Amino acid sequence: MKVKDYLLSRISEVGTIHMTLLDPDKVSAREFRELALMAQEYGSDALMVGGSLGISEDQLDEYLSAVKGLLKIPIILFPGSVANLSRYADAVFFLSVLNSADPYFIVGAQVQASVLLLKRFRNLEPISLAYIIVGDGGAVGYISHARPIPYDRDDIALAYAYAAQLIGFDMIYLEAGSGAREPVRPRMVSRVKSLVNKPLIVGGGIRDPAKAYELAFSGADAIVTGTIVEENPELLKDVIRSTHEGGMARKNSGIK
Ligand code: 1GP
Repeated sequence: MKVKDYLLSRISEVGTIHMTLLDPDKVSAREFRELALMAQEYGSDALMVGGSLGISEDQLDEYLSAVKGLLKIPIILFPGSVANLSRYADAVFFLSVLNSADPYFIVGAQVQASVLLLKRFRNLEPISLAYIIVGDGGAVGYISHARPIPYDRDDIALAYAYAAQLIGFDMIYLEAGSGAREPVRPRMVSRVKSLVNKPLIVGGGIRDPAKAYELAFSGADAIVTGTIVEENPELLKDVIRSTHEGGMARKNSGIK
């Protein structure tokens, strides 16, 4: 089954899926392996791998080849640059930072990467992703010259998300930035969800199970957590459970 189809079928099963983000720049190869296996054991639905700085193709190959045969959940690359591709992953979020002020991050890096995907990484399934930076924005907001959408401007987020749907992206990601002081607000998520028909991923600054539940219940199709996995792995189990519970509660309530 293709990775995109797997994600869609899990979303229709549990309402909201959980994806664990690991940044190879922040952990050793051994920690990476342990955390990836732990995330799978705790019920995370996919492993995302990437970061804004300091990741080379060699390092990715080393880290991913060590877990490839051990994981049943898919490995999806979440690249911070064209150097973040590896044949040991299953798919790649082919992402465009829609609210960057620099065309390189909207389409330039993608043009460079597309040639690599054709010539060297034919096994990677590309999943196109409209990446929309909100609020704090974190390192990715800074590096990609984003103009982050203020936390309370649901109207601007909706405009970007609907534009992304019309352009034809597979999925939409509302990103507050890794380690953000405040995650994307539930009101923004529910507003976008009510008017846009694309899987909606939400991440950045989600540190507790209650927030994961609230965002899932508000309409996130996927919740991404990275920092807590590295800093407080035990919390991950509860965040994953709350994500699924929030998604199921929304599904059972009959709200879109
Ligand atoms: C960053 O949204 C992800 O791309 C995860 O953010 O590290 O804050 O969980 P955190």
